[in-house]
Amino acid sequence: MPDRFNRAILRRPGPTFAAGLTASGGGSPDLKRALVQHAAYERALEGCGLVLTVLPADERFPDGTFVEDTAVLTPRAAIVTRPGAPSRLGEADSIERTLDGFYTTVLKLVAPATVDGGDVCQCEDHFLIGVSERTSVAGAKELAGILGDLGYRATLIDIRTSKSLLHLKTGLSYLGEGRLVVAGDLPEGADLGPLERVGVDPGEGYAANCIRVNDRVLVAAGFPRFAERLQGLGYDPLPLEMSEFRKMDGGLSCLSLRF
Ligand code: CIR
Repeated sequence: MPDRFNRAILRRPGPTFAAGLTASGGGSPDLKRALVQHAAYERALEGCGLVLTVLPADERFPDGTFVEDTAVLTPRAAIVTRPGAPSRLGEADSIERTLDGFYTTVLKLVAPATVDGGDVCQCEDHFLIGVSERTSVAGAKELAGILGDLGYRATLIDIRTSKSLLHLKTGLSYLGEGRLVVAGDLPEGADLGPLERVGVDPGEGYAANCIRVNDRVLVAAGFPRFAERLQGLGYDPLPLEMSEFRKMDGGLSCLSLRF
């Protein structure tokens, strides 16, 4: 059983949302629709029992709604990252101040190492850390060292050869119960340890970024085969519309920091 969550930090998309980084080719997002989808996401987390801290949008940071990239949260400490895209580095400041209000131990990555939280997948006491265009080798190693000091294990997974994955968790999620959702575009031979793999059908790759939140699994709407597979395994999927965040290369996990 994964850690139970009590709280989450989020930030609503702001007026500059459409100016964020994207390679999706999905067109420009509609802010109004994004806000409706974000509101549904907030309600879903509340429905899972979480108390939310919703930060105000900051128009200096178009990608600021993807708060997951700015920190790695564990029950033993919070680690503030240094996001790998220069336009996103400053997002971590307000997250650090927010985390100071909740954690006694808030650690920080040291320059020039970079890590995006989207590259970090916690599987109980074992962390998978993606080395990507955003998370440098130095960043992944520094984070692994910090996690090691906290008593966790960490394994680095190089995803730089996979063109379709922005982050490790674009193609991978930990469901709990020793099960890992894995999309086909993860590099072959990636050392994922002894976890049971739950596959995602070709054409449903976006669904691989799902999040287990207490008794539910939040999944992107529109991927029926994946939702059925989860049900078959005894999970209770909660589908959410994600179209506007997908246009900006974002998924369900990116929109919150859960702890
Ligand atoms: C970016 O490229 O940084 C944002 N447009 C999307 C970040 C998505 N974050 C995530 O997958 N953890």
